Amino acid sequence: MSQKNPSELLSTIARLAPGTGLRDALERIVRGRTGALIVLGYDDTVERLCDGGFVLDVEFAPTRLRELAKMDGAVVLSSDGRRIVRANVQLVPDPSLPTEESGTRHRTAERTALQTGYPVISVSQSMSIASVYASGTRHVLDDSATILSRANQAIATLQRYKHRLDEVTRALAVEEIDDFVSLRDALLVIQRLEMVRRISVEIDRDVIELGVDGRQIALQLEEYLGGNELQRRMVLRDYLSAPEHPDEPTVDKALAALEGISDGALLDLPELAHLLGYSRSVETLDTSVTPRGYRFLTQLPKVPFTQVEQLVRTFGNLQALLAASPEKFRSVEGISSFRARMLAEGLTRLAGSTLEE
Ligand code: 3AT
Ligand code: 3AT
Ligand code: MN
Repeated sequence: MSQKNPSELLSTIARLAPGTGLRDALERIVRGRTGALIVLGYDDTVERLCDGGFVLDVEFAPTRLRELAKMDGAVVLSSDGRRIVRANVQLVPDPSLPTEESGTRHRTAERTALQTGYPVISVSQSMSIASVYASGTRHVLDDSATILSRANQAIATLQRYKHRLDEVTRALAVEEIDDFVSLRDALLVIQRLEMVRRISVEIDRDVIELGVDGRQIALQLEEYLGGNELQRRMVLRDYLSAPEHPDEPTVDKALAALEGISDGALLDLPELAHLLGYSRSVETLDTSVTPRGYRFLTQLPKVPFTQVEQLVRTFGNLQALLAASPEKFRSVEGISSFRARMLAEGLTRLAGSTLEE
């Protein structure tokens, strides 16, 4: 039966992306203007819907599929997509299954997908459009130029968001060193990190759909997104109101809550304050807060996270870390004198370069 699972739809879209044999076949069929009906899987349920036609069981090849699609009826591929198992078959899906389509080909495609759980492709002869019915929805396979122009617009938005994120992040870092952080400024960083993540998810979908045509977009996405998840985790660790030392499950939960709120709520800072465990009133935004120091410490090269955690637990907050001498660091269990000097110098240097920028 059908599943409404977006990642499953995405994996189907990936199977049909430019660069794949299936996409090659579909492009040939669209150019040839013959239309097609293709079931992407074969089992007993599919077999029961097949009437007539002939049994093939030959290796899949784009040109073979294209030739077979010239005939009436449907082509059925094996579930792994490697073989063509049937051609010229009439599909007889349960007519009581709902369908929004009008033509017999598209009605059949939608119902067959619902009944078998396998994706079904229909290529409309009259409209030269290829669609896939999967996971309870219909997805039109756009050409790369269309998706690329959409993706490039999203990249431009991502660039703007990232620029703004860098601004608020730098401002927060300066306030953290000066020990002068308002909750508002911490929330702004969290908000901007999440906005960057959201637009990235959209672009990522386009990258999957673009297949080999999406490499350039993927590189740009990587460049702007790099480290976003780590940053979100660390800011949450720094500013979650309770417990005193948020553990991994606590951070996971806060992260999931952040990803789950609506776009509108994301713009509402009191709502974000509430999400971090503070009171929802506007006045809280101006209260001063102290970072624990996670975000700062993870910027130091080669400090394993277990040590970051130990340092925060020992010193309590960023100010104490910034003020600590090498001797103080050495008194922490497991910290060598070499590592202690590295930490003290690293923190001083990082604080200095942050204030200089
Ligand atoms: P031709 O000789 O090509 O006209 P055919 O038996 O090869 O007939 P097709 O599969 O090419 O038939 O279908 C042609 C059209 O007939 C497509 C569709 O509009 C209509 N059609 C076929 N089967 C049905 C059906 N069960 N209910 C309604 N319309 C149908
Ligand atoms: P187009 O947009 O015209 O391509 P349609 O939904 O209007 O699609 P038609 O009724 O014109 O569909 O039928 C076109 C062909 O689709 C005819 C036949 O080769 C195939 N087809 C339609 N229904 C079935 C079915 N139940 N099983 C196998 N093939 C089918
Ligand atoms: Mn038609």
